[in-house]
Amino acid sequence: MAQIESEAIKVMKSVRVGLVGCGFYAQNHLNAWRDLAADGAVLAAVCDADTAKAKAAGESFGVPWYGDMAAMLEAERLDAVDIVTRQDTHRPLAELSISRGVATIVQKPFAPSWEDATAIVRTAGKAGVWLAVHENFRYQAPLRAIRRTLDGGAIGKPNWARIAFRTGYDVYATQPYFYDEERFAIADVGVHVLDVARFLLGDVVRVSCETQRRNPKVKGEDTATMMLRHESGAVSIVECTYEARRADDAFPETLMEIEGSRGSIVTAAGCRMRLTSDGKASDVDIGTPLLPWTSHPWHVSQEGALGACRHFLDCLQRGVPAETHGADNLRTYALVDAAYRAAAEHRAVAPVRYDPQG
Ligand code: 89Y
Repeated sequence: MAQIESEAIKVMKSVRVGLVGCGFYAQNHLNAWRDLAADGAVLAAVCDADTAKAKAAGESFGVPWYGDMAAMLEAERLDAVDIVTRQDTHRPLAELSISRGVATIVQKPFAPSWEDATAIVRTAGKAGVWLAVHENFRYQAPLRAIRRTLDGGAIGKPNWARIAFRTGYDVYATQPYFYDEERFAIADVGVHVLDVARFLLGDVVRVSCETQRRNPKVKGEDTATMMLRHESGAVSIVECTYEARRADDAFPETLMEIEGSRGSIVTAAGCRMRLTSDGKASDVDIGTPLLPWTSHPWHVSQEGALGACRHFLDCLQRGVPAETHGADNLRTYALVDAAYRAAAEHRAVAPVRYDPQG
């Protein structure tokens, strides 16, 4: 009975969300919040410093729009803000919403530097404000299916993995700022793959890394090959590149091979998983059907954004931290920094640990 009552309360509890930054990827967040209306999400307002973008989003989603976040916070009663701007704006925007006591979701990458990312976490901690990072790969349906397979014990204890995001898809068409990023592939997409490695194999004690700039038009690295030793003893190779020229381009899927004491998981483009357990192999479809607002090839990523928003809504309604809460995401962020240092210094590097008192 108690369970039924708390479920009923959960369904009733609405969460009013203001979205900040109405650019390319924010369209997925907007659609996700709209899809979650039946679960209690209320997309209450949007804002963007580019008022044409704010107006377009406000009109297409039928909500008030603003040219800056302070004005939106002043005029609207919000339970949460979803910050989907470029990373250089995250710290001031997050500090503003936290200062108003509003739950804050920050798009990945969390911030341009460790100092900024830890400052946001510390400010939220001191103010007692709920904070999450929209680190969405781990919320993608195929990755949840792999996690469930590991939890079910079918491959035993995982002890080796290769986790790879390899594509030649023209990401520059929709994200032209990639050309100018000093820290590019690891900071942009490697961060997701490193988070997936943590999600599937646990925390990491050291990182080795080689970077390459294979496309002469970009400033930063477009390829990274990393090796992680996990606390569990498992070893993983974590790869990301925007320069893979392959007929079967899997964009934006993360493909992997995980070996364990009883079997293995090997995935292939098209959300296919080949599971071997105690010598018996089976093929499993770990994908999901298109949503009215998703399309190939982006579907897997779009559906992951919906999965992340659904999880945040549920946690806000239950008053519990998100899986990718601020301090958790610092553990992923520390892997990004460790990878860059490892590449620059040609040695394995232990990730820095966040000290809440520091
Ligand atoms: O920016 C990247 C991300 O976060 O996921 C996919 C992407 O948009 C391009 O690789």
